[in-house]
Amino acid sequence: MRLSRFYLPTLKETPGDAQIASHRFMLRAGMIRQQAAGIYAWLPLGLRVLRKIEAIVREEQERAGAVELLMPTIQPASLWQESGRFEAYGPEMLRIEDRHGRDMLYGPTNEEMITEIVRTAVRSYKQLPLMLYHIQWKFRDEVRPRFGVMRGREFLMKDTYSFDLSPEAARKSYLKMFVAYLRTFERMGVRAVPVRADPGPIGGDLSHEFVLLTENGESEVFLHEGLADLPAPPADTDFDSDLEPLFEERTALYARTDEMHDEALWAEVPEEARVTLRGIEVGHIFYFGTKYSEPMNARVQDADGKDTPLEMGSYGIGVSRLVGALIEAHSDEDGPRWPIPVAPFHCGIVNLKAGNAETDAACEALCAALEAQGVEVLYDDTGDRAGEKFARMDLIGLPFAVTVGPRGLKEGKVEVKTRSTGEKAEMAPDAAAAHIAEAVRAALMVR
Ligand code: P5A
Repeated sequence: MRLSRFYLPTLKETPGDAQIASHRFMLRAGMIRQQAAGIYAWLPLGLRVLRKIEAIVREEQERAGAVELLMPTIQPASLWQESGRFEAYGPEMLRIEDRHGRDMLYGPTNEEMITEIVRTAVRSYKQLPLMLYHIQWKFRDEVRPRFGVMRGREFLMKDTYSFDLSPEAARKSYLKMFVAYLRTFERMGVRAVPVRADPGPIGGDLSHEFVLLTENGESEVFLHEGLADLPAPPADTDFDSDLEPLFEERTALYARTDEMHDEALWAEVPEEARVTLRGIEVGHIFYFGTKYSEPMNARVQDADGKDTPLEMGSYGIGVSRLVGALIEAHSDEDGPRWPIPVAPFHCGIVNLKAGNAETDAACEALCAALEAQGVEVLYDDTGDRAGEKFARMDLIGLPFAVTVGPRGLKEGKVEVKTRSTGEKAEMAPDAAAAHIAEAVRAALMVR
């Protein structure tokens, strides 16, 4: 992609109301533009990151056995009257009336709607277990939308819903999502720690938040330090095998949000192992049994022909929040340092003398060589000053940037900068392409 044909409205000034790094960088790097409090337009650069996150989420959902569908953003109030949540949800729900005077709402979540979809078609235990998910915009009229996309009013969520015959089977579904989540975040280059959480308005008695540990996080968590560095389970994990040992390993040690904090249990954790940290909630999973299936009459026949309400759980990932959260986890004073799997492009090319036949030809050849090997390139072919081009590359945070200038070319060399380390190395254009392509290939390999 040539920068001259792309849409990258970067800002030199830091917008006044942006309090944290990710919000500032997203605005300055031309990733998002605010349209109203907590409501953002996704500009091309930001959208590319959002799509990468979605793709990883999707792959790991499918691996765990969940099936994708798409429910609408607007829902009839009648569904929520059936479950009893229409009144209970309060002012966070955006209520709308259509031209016929019917009560509608912009969905803050989809437990009711998925229950309605499943109840007519799923009548027998033979159709279970079932896990359905979608990636769709939600609206919550948050009192204090802030930190950009991290606490928006309109935000993109991946939400999965599980349906089972018994509490034991529902627990298996919960564990599948638990493992899928560990893998999902790890693939984005971060580690999110599962902590015991308060189910809040979703309900139920088993719930974990996945918290990305960062200084600016909104949530406070209390952890046994033994949990912070466990690697994610591998791609060949059999989701139909017994996942209890894996779950046990991740949940045996103390890990709780501030709402669930228990001073007595905390005192039992050896003092040197106690850590209190801040973090960003990037996922939240719930097991709530028959909370919706009972009032909404979603029932199946078991093997003995007995009618029983479906056992359900729901599992959310903050897809748009993750864009900000990943920047909080990976950035320096100049901008984000995107991990390769979620970077908007893998590599930038800076032409120091755009319009010069030699540098133009070298840049174009380099682009072609990289793209032929699956590397996504943003080629800065503009006539802007070199200093401006370098600052812009740092601000958008691509993992690699190759600088091509007449002086280097005379010696047959270009300069490769690795954003994550700041390291710079001179090499022949062919070697640069091979080096970058190899790094990208390795980073995209699913382990
Ligand atoms: C689980 C899926 C639910 O809504 N119902 C369907 C359950 N859970 S949740 O914890 O309330 O939300 C899931 C994730 O969505 C993100 N999130 C937000 N992101 C940006 N702005 C917001 N205002 C916002 N609210 C929730 C979080 O990552 C949360 O874990």
